[in-house]
Amino acid sequence: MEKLVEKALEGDPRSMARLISMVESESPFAENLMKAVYPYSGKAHIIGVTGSPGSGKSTLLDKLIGELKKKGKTVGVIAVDPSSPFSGGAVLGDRLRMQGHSLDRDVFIRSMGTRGSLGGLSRATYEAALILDACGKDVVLIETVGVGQSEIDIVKIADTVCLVLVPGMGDDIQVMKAGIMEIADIFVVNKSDKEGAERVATEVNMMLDLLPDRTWRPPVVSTVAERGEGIDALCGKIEEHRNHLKETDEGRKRKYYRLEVEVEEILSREIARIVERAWEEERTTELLEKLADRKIDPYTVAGSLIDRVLGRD
Ligand SMILES: Nc1nc2c(ncn2[C@@H]2O[C@H](COP(=O)(O)OP(=O)(O)O)[C@@H](O)[C@H]2O)c(=O)[nH]1
Ligand SMILES: [Mg+2]
Repeated sequence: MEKLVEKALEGDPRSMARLISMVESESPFAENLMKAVYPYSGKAHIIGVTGSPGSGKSTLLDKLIGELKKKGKTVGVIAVDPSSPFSGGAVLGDRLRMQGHSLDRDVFIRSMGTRGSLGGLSRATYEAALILDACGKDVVLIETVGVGQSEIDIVKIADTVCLVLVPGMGDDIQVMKAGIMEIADIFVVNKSDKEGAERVATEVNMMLDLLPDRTWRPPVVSTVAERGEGIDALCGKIEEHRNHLKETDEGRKRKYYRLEVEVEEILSREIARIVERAWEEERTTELLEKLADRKIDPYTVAGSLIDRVLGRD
C-alpha cells in the first residue's frame, strides 16, 4: 500500500483511482491510507457545483476544466450524479478519447454514487476530494445533483460553492428552498440564451438584498455553458472568492468548521461501529424474547450496552 500511496502522491492517475476505490468500498486499509495522504492535502481549491438535474452542471464543468487547463492548472473532478455520468465531453476532446481519461495527468475524472436515498454526499466523496488534493491537483471540482441534502452537504466539502440556476423553472425561484441561498458563494444563471434569464438574475439579486450583510456578497454570473459564454467571468469570480477566503477571517472560519465536522463524522462512524459490534455480541434470541414479552425495555438494554462499552459497569 505504501508504494501505491507514493505513486498517487507523485500524480499517477491509476494509483489515485485505486485509492479512491479503496475509500469508496470502505476497505480496511482506507483509514491508514487517509492518514498517509492527509498531511499533503489542504492546498487545492475545492469547488462545488450544484443545481437541479439538467441545469447544465456537467456542461459547465466541461468548459471550466478547459479554462483551468488553459491557465496551466491541474484539475480533479468528482461527479456525484448517478443520473448523468460525467463523460468528459467536448472540451476534453479527441485527444483524451484517443488515449483514455486515465492517462491524462492534468485532468482526473471520477464518477461516484451517492450513499443513502436522499442523495446526501457520502464520506467517500469528501475523502476522494482530499486524495485528489493531496495528489497535487490545483483545483478539485465536485458536481452534485441539487436534490435535498447533497446541495447543503457541499459546504462541508467545498471552499467555493456555485449554485446553477436556469430560466423557466417557475418564478417561485429554485433558490427559495431553505438553506440554499445561504450556502451559495456564486450564483450561475446558466442557459442565459433562453427567455427569462435576466429575470432569474434580478430575482436572485433581490433576494440577496434581503439577507443580512455578509463580508462576501455572492455575485450572479450569466452563462451559456453550451457555447462557452460567461466562463471567463465565472472563473474570475471563483478566483475572487478564493482570494476573499485567503484575505479575510472567512477562510479560516470555514476551515475550522469543516475540521470540526470532519472529526465529528469520524467519531460518529467509529462509535457506531463499536456499538454495532457490541450489540451483535449481546443480541441473543433470549434477550429478544425478553424484549418481546416486555420483561425488559429497549432503553434499559441500550443503556446497559453503552455502560458496558464505556466500561462504566
Ligand atoms: N440552451 C442551453 N442548453 C444548455 C446550456 N448548457 C447546457 N445545456 C444543455 O442542457 C442539458 C443538460 O446539461 P447537463 O450538463 O447534462 O446538465 P446537468 O444534469 O446539470 O449536469 C444538455 O442537453 C445540455 O446540452 C446552455 O447554456 N443553454
Ligand atoms: Mg451532470
